Amino acid sequence: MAEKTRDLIVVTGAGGFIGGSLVAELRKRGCKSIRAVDIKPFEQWYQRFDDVENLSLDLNLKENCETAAKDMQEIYNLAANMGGMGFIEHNKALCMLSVLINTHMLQAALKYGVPRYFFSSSACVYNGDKQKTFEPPSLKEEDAYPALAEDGYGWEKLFSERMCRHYREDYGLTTRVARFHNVYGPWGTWYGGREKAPAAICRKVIEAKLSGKHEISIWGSGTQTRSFMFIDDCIKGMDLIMRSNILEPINLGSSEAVTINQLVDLAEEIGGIKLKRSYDLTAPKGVNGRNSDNTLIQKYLQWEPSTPLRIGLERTYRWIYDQYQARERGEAGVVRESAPIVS
Ligand code: NAD
Ligand code: GDC
Repeated sequence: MAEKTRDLIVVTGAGGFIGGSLVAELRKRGCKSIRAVDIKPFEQWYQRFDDVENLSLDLNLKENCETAAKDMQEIYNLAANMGGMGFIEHNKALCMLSVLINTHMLQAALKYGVPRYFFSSSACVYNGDKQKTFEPPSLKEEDAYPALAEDGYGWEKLFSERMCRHYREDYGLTTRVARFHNVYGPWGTWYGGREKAPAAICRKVIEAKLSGKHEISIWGSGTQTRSFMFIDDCIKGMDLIMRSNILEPINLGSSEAVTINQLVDLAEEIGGIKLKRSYDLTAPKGVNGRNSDNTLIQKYLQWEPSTPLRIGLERTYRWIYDQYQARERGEAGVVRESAPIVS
C-alpha cells in the first residue's frame, strides 16, 4: 500500500472476503478510524476486529447508508450479494438488488460530502459474445460495450459503474471503479454454495484426500479458461486505483490464464495426490474463456497483479485445509476475531 496513512475510511462488505482483508490491511497500516459495515450478524463475519467501529447494517436501506457514510473521508463499497457461478446463475434477482446498495451509498456520499468513493465492479460486465472461445480472450476495458453482460449480476455491476460515472460527472464526487477478475485467497468463501472455483477445487481435493475417496467432480468440461487474482494483489490494486487519477473502470486481475483442468492439476500437486476426474456438464459454467488484458493498468500504474497462481493457490489450499479440519472438529473455523496486528 502507498505509505501515506489515511483516516476516516468506511469499508462496506467488511464481513466478507475482500472487505475483511481490506480492513485487516488498513489496520496494519495504522489507519485509526475505520468503520466496517456488513449486513451479517457479527459472529458470521470472516474477520472482525475490536479496534474498529463495526456496524451490522442492511445497506439496501438509504438511512443505513447514511449512517455508514456520515463524517467519513473515503468509502470502499465492497458490499454485494455475490458468489461464484453456482450462486449467480441461480440468484439473478438477488444479485441485481445490490443496485440498491451502490445507489444509496452514492447518495449518502454526496449528502455527507465524502470526497472519495471506490466501487468494486467485475469482469462479469464484459460482453458474453467476446467470451465464447476457450482460448482465453484477453478482455480490454472497451470490451464491455456493446453491452451483453453476465445475466443478473453482471448487468447490476455495469449499471452501478455508470452510476459512479454520472455521480462524478454531474455532482463532482470522486469515484473510482475497478473490474475485479476472480479473486481468491485465505479468508475467502470456501463452502456453502457461494465459493468460486479456486476455493471449491481446493476443498474438493482436501475432501478427497482426507476421506480416502480419490475422486473429484468438476463443473463443465474442464477446458474453460480463467485468470485468478490473489487477494494481496487485489488489496494493493484497490489502493493504487483509489489514489490514482484513473477515471474509467479499469481491469484489476491477473493475466495468467489457466484451464480449470490446470487449476485442478495445481491443487492436486499441492495436495500431493492424483484424483479420478468426472465432469458435470449440467453444472453452472459461465463463459467459456476469460482473461484480463492489463495494458491499461500497466500504462497508468506501471503495475499489475503478479502473484503466480501456484504460490497463491498453495497459501489458499493450506488455509482451507486448516479451516476444514477445524470444522471437522466442530470448531467455528472461519471467523477471525481481533487478531493481533502483525507488521
Ligand atoms: P463476499 O460475499 O465475501 O463479501 C460481500 C459482503 O457484502 C458479504 O459479507 C455480505 O454479507 C455483504 N452484503 C451483502 N448484502 C449486503 C447489504 N445489503 N448490506 C450490507 N452488506 C451486505 O464477496 P467478496 O468476494 O468479498 O466481494 C466483494 C466485492 O467485490 C463485491 O462487490 C463483489 O461483487 C466484488 N467482486 C468480487 C470478486 C471475487 O472474485 N471475489 C470478483 C468480482 C467482483
Ligand atoms: O465460480 P467461478 O469461479 O466463477 O467458476 C469458474 C469456472 O470454474 C466455471 O466455468 C465453473 O463451471 C468452473 N468450475 C469447475 N468446478 C466448482 O466446483 C467448479 N465450483 C465452482 N464455483 N466452479 C467450478 C466469476 C463470478 C464472480 C466474479 C468473477 C469475476 O465467474 O462468479 O461473482 O464476479 O467471475 O471474474 P467465474 O469465473 O465463472
